[in-house]
Amino acid sequence: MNKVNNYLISVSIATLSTSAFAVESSDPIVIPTHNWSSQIVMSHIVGGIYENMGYTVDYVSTDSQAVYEAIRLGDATLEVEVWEGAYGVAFEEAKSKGGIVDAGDHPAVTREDWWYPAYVEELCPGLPDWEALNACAEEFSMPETAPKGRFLGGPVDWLKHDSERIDALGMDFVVINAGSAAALWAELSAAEKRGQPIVLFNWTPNFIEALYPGSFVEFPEYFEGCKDDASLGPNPNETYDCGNPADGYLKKAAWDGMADKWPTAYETLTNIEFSNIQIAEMAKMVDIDGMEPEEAAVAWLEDNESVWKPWAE
Ligand code: TMO
Repeated sequence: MNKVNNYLISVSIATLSTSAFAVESSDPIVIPTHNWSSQIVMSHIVGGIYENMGYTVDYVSTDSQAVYEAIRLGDATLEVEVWEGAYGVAFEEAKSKGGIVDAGDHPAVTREDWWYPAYVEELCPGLPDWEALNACAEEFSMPETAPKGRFLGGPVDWLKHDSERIDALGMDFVVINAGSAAALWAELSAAEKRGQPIVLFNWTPNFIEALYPGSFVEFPEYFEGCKDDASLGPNPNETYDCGNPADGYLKKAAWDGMADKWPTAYETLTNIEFSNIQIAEMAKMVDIDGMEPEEAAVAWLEDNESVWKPWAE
């Protein structure tokens, strides 16, 4: 983003300011941003709320798995989007070591998994069942995976363990990771234009559902222990013999020192609640409407004072 835009955004946030509250510490609240749009927009919405209250905010672009360790050590202050499918394991591990706390759930229900656009159903009868997908794996092959099918995964710091799942379920697929969210959507769009079979990582809430009909692959249903107890599930010798939760959580998390250092900001974080529709809208502003995430956050704050002001009181 250029300087003029930055300037305009600072002015807009300043004009929103009405707060006469004295902050408990003027040290920056460090908000980590990642590589998908809703998270970047939401981070700037939360940061904008804090700036409106008088706090200082810094944004740092951070690996979305390593962030839980960074928060636990106090290097980052909070996380606005803890998705159960991709980050449940990293979050729980950090929590068990101490230093990071669960700051409550958004009402949004999430799902992150293998997904295909609707036209793939005709090429592969029996979908969305995973065994039906596996029976026509070769339809999805690429020069680098043939004769196996390609599963187009997201960037490597998102959902881990797709290869373990492929092994645990004995599937004829190979994971190829896309370098960015934009690369995933570019491949989806190109495949759709040619009517070519594609199975890729997707999630909800997201803007994609407004553009492409499609479905998640139904793997053996997620169960407690699937990711850490090999003896459970259809394969008694392997972990990851299940899909991701179809009704996953979306949490907020914070450094455990936040509540002492910035108590009102921590209270605000626990009050913040976003729905599926609000999160899909944040992604849409950037991925369809072409706004910068910072601009989208300012627009959202201006249009939704009645939503966020009560969180800050
Ligand atoms: C973490 N993500 C929403 C991209 O699955």
